[in-house]
Amino acid sequence: MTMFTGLKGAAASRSWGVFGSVAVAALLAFAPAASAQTAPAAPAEAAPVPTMTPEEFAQAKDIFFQRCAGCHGVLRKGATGPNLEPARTRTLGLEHLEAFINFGSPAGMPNWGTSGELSKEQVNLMARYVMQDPPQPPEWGMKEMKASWEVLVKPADRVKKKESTLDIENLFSVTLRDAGQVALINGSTHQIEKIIPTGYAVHISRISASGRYVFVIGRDARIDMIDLWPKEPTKVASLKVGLEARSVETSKFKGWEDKYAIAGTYWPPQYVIMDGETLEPLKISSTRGMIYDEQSYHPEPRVASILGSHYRPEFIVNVKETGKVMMVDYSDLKNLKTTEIEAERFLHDGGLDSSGRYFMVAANARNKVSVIDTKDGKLVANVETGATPHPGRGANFVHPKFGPVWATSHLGDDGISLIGTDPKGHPKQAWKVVETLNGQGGGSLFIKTHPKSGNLWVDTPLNPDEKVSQSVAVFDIRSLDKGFEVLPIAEWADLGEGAKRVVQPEYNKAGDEVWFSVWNGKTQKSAIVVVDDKTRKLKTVIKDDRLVTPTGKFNVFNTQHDIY
Ligand code: DHE
Repeated sequence: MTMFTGLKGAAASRSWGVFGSVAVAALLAFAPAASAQTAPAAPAEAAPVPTMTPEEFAQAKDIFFQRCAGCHGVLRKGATGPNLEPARTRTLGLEHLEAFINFGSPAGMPNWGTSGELSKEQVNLMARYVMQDPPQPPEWGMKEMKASWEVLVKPADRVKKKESTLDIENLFSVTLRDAGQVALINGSTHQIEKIIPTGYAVHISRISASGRYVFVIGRDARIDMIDLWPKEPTKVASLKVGLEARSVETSKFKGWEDKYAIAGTYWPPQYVIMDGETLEPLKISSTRGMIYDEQSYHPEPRVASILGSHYRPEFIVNVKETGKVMMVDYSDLKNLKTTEIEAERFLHDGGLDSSGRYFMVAANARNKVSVIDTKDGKLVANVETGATPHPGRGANFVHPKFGPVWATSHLGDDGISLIGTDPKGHPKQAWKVVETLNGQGGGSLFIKTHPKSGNLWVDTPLNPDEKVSQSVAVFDIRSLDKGFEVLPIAEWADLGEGAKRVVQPEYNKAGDEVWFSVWNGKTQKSAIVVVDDKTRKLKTVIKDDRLVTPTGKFNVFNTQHDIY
């Protein structure tokens, strides 16, 4: 396997800080079909523990947290990467570990040394570090959260009705990953309306049920809340919910719109329910506990995707390492009721089916998609897919033969799994892979369509072949057997040098345009390419020096209404 080790630079070092621009490597570390947990052959006897100075230890701790913890876990228990606790690493020995860190492995470990990401000294440092006992990062409870909490514009001082002249439903909140900002881009004029500073290595945006507020979360677990109603979009509150996070969501059930927000953290392993207007932290719940199948204790079960149910006053919280989906009933925070569903381990990203009732979530390192019935609060099925399904929120459409399906592409192979989602109308097909399409190659992260479109778009930003990572495949939903057309998105952007990965298709509100990020290095030029969905021709390229490392794009209307 050709290893790709990600964009260089910009990994800002902080004490118990967060990832820099190395997420690509982290993603790749669970890319292959082969089990990422496979351990290399090791010498039989435990090696002596090498010494480290306190300065070396501190430096290694930061590097580990930034580059390794995403896959191996902060406590090194192993998740999508293997266990790196001393009992194992001391048996592997220093030389073996150095070679592994330097050259990587076909099972997905990035080649940190030979790629130049880590120097020879740092490779040695990290090999010595993983032979020491893992240090425990600090906890982050109510005291720390409250100290970080800021209400910049109090609810009483906010506008009472929409004063903005923008078509806010067609705004896009665009992640400017390595700038720690979002760009609010006008969906009609394709102009940047405002750049707003956010958390470090900012990750995703979600929209409140009313469409008024945008919630943005950074990898440093900082949430910024943006009000779209004033004349100009304005940040109104901010809160740091932990040390490392990926997900944020808001209450969407009828009668509870905009009432609460929720965020999950990778560290500490917990989630917090906040006031939906101010971000005041109200209730923190730990996810530490037993792994669903072997029922052994896990000290670091991280919160992956979170979704606000449309069927009940519940948040659907997906816990990675324990393989549990927690249905958290927010109607009574004092007497919090949680339904704990046994799903599958290593839950990651997912989205709703077209009816809004079933939540489809990838258990990526288990090559499965778990289907959760959000109405009855039950696991419906664990569907076997290809290698490492990675749907984003997935894509819903009506298959010409098999009826309604939800689709996911794969990080680990070129397959695209179409899963039947209509148990009433198409019971034979329900919760089965009814067809596997073949795309351009592995390394896909996101797939997208729109109810008004006949196209299914599949990106491949992590494919090692530049031609594939810089283009996108598009299928005609009405004749899937015809295969796909390839559009050279990065070439259209005409940016000059760089990796220029084409990532995350996102529709505008009308469903007649689809936007792609051309994701380059921090000091290189990036862009957003807008394609006419009907003709599949280039409509415009949004180029601006302020567009630094654009990745995710979140159209207000589509995100608010779970349209994908
Ligand atoms: Fe993401 C969604 C975790 C790296 C872009 N990413 C998610 C979700 C999780 C997650 C749990 C689902 C959130 C939800 O729905 O509530 N992402 C992680 C990681 O742990 C990982 C693998 C490693 C890391 O170090 O963070 C990682 N993610 C990346 C990237 O490198 C990407 C490609 C670029 C970037 O901006 O960081 C990236 N992730 C995204 C995007 C979404 C996402 C664009 C939302 C997709 C959507 O359509 O909703």
